[in-house]
Amino acid sequence: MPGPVLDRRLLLQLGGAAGLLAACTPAAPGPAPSATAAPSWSPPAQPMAFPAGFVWGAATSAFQVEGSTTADGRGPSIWDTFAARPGTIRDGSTGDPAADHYRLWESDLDLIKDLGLPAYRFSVAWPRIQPTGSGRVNQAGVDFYRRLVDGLLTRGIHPAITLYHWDLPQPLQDAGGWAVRDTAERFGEYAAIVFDALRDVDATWLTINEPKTTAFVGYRWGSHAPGISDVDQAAAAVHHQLLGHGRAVSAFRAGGGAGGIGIALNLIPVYPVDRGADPASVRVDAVENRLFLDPVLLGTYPDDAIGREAGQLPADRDAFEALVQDGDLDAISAPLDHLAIQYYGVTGVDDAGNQVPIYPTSAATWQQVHPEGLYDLLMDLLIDYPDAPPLVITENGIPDPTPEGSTDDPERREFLRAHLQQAARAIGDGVQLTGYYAWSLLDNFEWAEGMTQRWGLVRVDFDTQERTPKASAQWYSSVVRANAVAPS
Ligand code: GCO
Repeated sequence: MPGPVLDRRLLLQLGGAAGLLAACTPAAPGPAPSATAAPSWSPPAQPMAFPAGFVWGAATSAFQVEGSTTADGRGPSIWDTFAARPGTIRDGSTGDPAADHYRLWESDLDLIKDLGLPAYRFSVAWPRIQPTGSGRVNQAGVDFYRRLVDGLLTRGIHPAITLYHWDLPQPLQDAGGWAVRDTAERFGEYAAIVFDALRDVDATWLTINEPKTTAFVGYRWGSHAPGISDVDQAAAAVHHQLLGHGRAVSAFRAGGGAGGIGIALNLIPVYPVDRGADPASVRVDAVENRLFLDPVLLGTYPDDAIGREAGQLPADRDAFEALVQDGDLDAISAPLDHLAIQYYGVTGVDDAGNQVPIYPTSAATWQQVHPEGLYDLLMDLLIDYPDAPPLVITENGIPDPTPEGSTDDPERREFLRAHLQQAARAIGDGVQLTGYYAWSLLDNFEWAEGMTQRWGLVRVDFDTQERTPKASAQWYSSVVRANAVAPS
């Protein structure tokens, strides 16, 4: 890997750093990032074609779109609790009604069909399936996802199903959340329930969405649920989420379900701003990328991620190692059918291991936009993890430039175009990339930003819940139809 740094959402926490990034938009030209020292690439004059069978889709997650947080026996999740706490969400919004998808799911599936998208990624809300996170199954919750999946299948749309997109049942948090090992075991049991209910469905299964964001933003910086600021709990949350992933993979294999399974990792190329920053950027890469990739793909933890040197996660290393029991890494590294990558951008790193803006940001100040970073990332994975399973990009996108948004969104179209070109380029250079899901299908609840950032291909009027495809959605449809991305 070129060398990754702080999680994108860390910037939300580092008030000063976020302000700095905002002030630097677009970033002042700095020293040439080492990984892109080669002359910049230009797309060919002809459309770039994707392989036959390439899977195109758009993504959402349960808490961000569903609303109806108390309907049909759903239990409370950590995001309900967190959002209800004053000052946690920029506009004071909660997960209700969000995009009201729990009630509008049928017309939303029609919309996906109308846009000609062959695949849809959504997540299952654990507290709808097990309201207390363990034990009793809530059949009404199971039935909702059965209807959703059947609705997709009857429309000829492939389901990509995430088991955990951050909405931990609150009772499990009360018992320690991801900082304790039991939560991994509970997750394995929950996964088995969902597999059992949907075992006939040929789906792209994803276990945990972005364990890094939960660990670092939820447990280290406290700006996401559960709102904890404790670096040792953050490190524990890394291991226990990965262990939960391993338990879910094992449940999937034991149940003999159709489809394939993988994990969704948000990865971020980090470019040292100069040679002096090389050592810190290697450590930051360890924290941001290899701390997740190595255990899943190689069955080992990197030895340079945790410690007190510049760029490292400053947790107690002995305490972390004591959490890793015999057999854990075997479970975590069980073979996968696909590895899901979520790519939003890159960051620079200085010699002190700090995140430094080197590219322009989007309206999300953590997002330094650099499409060639996607190519760098995919090629680095090919080189560093030659035995990795096929890759699928399960998130990539950009918010509207203003909170009000507009259905005329040329920025999103050009963002998607540039990233798809880099994806096609990487495929041409040997990367086995099998699919791409834009984030997001709908404008939705953007976590601590509430409803103030609109990431959808489809605009949602949050007063009326009316959906209107943005220009980028129409453009994306044409790419999907052509299975190719044109130069302009
Ligand atoms: C994620 C995210 C999405 C965000 C998106 C924009 O998995 O990172 O799950 O939920 O909305 O990344 O920040």
